[in-house]
Amino acid sequence: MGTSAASQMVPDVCAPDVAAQATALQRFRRDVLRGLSVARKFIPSLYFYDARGSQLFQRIMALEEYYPTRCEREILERHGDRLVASLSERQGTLVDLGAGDGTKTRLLLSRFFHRSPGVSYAPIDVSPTALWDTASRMATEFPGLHVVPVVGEYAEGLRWLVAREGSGALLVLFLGSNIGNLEREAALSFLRELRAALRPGDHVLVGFDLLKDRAVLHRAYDDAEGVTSEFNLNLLARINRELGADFDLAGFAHRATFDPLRPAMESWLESLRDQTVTLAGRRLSFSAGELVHTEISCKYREEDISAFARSTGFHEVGRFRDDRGWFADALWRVPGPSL
Ligand code: AVJ
Repeated sequence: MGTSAASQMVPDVCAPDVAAQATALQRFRRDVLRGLSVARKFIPSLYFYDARGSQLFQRIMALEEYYPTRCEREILERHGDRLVASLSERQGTLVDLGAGDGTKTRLLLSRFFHRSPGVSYAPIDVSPTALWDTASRMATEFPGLHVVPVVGEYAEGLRWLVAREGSGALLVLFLGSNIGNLEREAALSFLRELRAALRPGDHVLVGFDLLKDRAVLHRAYDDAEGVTSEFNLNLLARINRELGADFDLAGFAHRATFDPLRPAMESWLESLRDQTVTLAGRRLSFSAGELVHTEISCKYREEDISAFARSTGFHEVGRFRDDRGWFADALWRVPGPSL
């Protein structure tokens, strides 16, 4: 832990009140029970990111097979200057939805900060530990940067956007193809809500993982070292830790499949035998071969990206790709005269 700028953030980031924690735990229990009580069992993917899951995701991002992170880093390194130059001069705040460890954001923030040292940085993430690390690292690296961390889901992020004070346009980052965790309809309604929370002259930069060779996709979601498997199984470990369940992790295995219709990669936990698990006084049965859905990671065609912008009210001002054309960052503007 570091500078005085960073330690001022301790009350915000590290001491969420006890009531809020209890509510979060109740929501976790309710969501898990609900997802495991239906015919096609599922666990919402936002629960991947406890402290352990965030660490595992960092290891995934460093994997040879997990190309999206490297592709997007290449994009921001190569085209960052052009990207920042195409924004209006009054860009005041960089909002980072699902900031994670912020390594990609740094590439843009440094360019912003050097152009106008008065900028603010608002990382929003469900993982308090990842958020704290990111917020304090940025505050240390860019002295004088105004850092406003927000712990929460995207919905909290949107509420924060609506209630924001002060002038200066926003650049909202939604990187890493995080949007891919939402089914098409959910992604569209999220983008519409985001659009409604913004003002003319604000911009968003959305990362889209492009459709590509299946073998490449498979390797990215089922790596040789088994880190993705551990990441997926950590959901059950977290349920054991926080909700007192008795999942036997050896009784489940990570599966990654490709659905060409959506198109998307999907992650599942397969029950390796008939078994019963106790969770919050309830007995849950799993049959051998039964699949629990844990994640969807949509893959996009170039024309999907244009259609997304069009049908959510954004105007596309730029699209940046890596050399192989595996990933795209789309820069969209909220149309209308900025005040
Ligand atoms: C962080 C949601 C973009 O879907 O590619 C990585 C998460 N899951 N490996 C993705 C993830 C398995 C990742 N996102």
